[in-house]
Amino acid sequence: MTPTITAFEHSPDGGQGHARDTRVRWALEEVGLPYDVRLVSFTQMKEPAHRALHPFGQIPTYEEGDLVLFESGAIILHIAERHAGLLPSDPKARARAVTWMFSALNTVELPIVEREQAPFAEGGKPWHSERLVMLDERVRGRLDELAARLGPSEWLDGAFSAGDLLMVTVLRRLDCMNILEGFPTLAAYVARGMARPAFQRAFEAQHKLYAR
Ligand code: GTB
Repeated sequence: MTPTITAFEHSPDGGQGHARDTRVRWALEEVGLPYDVRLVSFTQMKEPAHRALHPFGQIPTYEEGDLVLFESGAIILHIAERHAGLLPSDPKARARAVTWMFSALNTVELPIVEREQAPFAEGGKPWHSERLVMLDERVRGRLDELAARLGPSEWLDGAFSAGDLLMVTVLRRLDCMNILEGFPTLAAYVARGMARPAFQRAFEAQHKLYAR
């Protein structure tokens, strides 16, 4: 059964692949599962029909028959558990890969998103520039720790997994903040992820919709 995901009708980043449908597209490409995409406008996202799929009125959603999922991490875990290519079969290695998925979303993405949103959310406040320094430092601290764990390895724990997929998409959100430049091993890790043919296909699929 071909799943259907939702994505922005108009992506604010003009096709740079930072919206969270790209990570779901990438997972689907990694496991070789064809999928359909339904584009939704910002107005449609907040209407009851879409909220029935996503209580918070966001993208991405995932429909597979009568199964409806939201939350990019849960969608990717669902895909990875049912198709080879994103989680190791050894139970302990699998549990560690799932741990990296949670870590990408809960421990690394949170400070990155907070830093990313700060200029939009509080740019006019008198304390903004001081807070920005603190938020930058918080992100750098996390990146220091992540780089220390990755070391010279290609991926976070053995073979490429859904944990790497999520971590790479999370780190890509630093693109417009010039922070990753100070972390050459993490920049190389992101480049390795983006060089994967499945990422390229996913990126192209969304890019051709939004490129200005
Ligand atoms: N925790 C949820 C998940 O992981 O799926 C978060 C989903 C989410 O934040 N969705 C965003 C959304 O629908 C799109 S991805 N926003 C509309 C709204 O809330 O009304 C976040 C995003 C959007 C745009 C860019 N960009 O243009 O660079 C990057 C990231």
